[in-house]
Amino acid sequence: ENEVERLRGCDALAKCEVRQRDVEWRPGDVLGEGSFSTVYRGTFCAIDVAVKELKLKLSQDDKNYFRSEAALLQQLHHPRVVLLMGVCSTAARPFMLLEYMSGGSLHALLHGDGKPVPLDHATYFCIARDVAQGMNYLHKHDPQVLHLDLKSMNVLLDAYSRAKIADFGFSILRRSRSPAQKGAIRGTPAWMAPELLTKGEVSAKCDVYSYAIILWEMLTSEQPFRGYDVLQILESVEAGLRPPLPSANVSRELRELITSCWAQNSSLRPSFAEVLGALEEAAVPPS
Ligand code: ACK
Repeated sequence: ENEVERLRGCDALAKCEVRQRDVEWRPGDVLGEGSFSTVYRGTFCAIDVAVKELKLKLSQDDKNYFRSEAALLQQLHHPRVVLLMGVCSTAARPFMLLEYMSGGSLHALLHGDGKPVPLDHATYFCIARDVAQGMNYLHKHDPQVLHLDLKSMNVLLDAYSRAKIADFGFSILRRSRSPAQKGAIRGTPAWMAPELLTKGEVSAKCDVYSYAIILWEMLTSEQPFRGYDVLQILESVEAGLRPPLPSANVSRELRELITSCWAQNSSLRPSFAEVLGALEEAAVPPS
């Protein structure tokens, strides 16, 4: 049996099939675009939802990602993971219904209308904790879920700025917990761990690296490796370079947490359970 297992065409999905006539959205109400889907704001039986609709003219692989994302999400129930409310696979363009996150993405919050928006101490640690809790749930899930595309665009915020993890298009399920294994090289380069970028080595520690980049983004409200092309990112990260940490206003605890999460040697990166412990210490406001 293949160690890395993607769920394809899971029959269980039929249980959350919704009727197309119960869902309403206007083509103008676009929340955002992904590579193989468009996300609209809509309603399902008068409840606010996000409608993630498959684009037309996709390869079979892209369609499989969509199905496997829905089949995976259907198994996940955690307050820090975006909830799948239904799927409609019979529509000309299949779609899934996700809980509506009115705060948009963390990326949009940090980079707003082009100007960097700094986070206050409480919001920083609340979002950091939310993401770590969601990731801890995924990594402890049986079978284990590796997200493999964790980035600020895939962290969504509700009306109270509480964060949830979204976009499981690249995620994989692992029944065996070998430390690392070969997988396809895909993801978003600036958030990808060196061993993933260069060798396609997949493990839970790839998500921990991506989390470090998110902690850095929240500190600086900047884009990681801005202006670098994929090759430059790859060469820098492989050489052990990381985005520069600000010299002021970062506690020793937070600096150490970020540095350990993006360690070159993946086995030196902490688990999300350990990250949660370290966050509690780092979150104590400076006296
Ligand atoms: O940064 P955004 O405003 O927040 O743009 C992206 C875009 O769609 C592509 O993923 C938005 N989005 C995705 N899922 C949801 C959701 N469940 N609720 C609200 N917005 C969403 C995301």
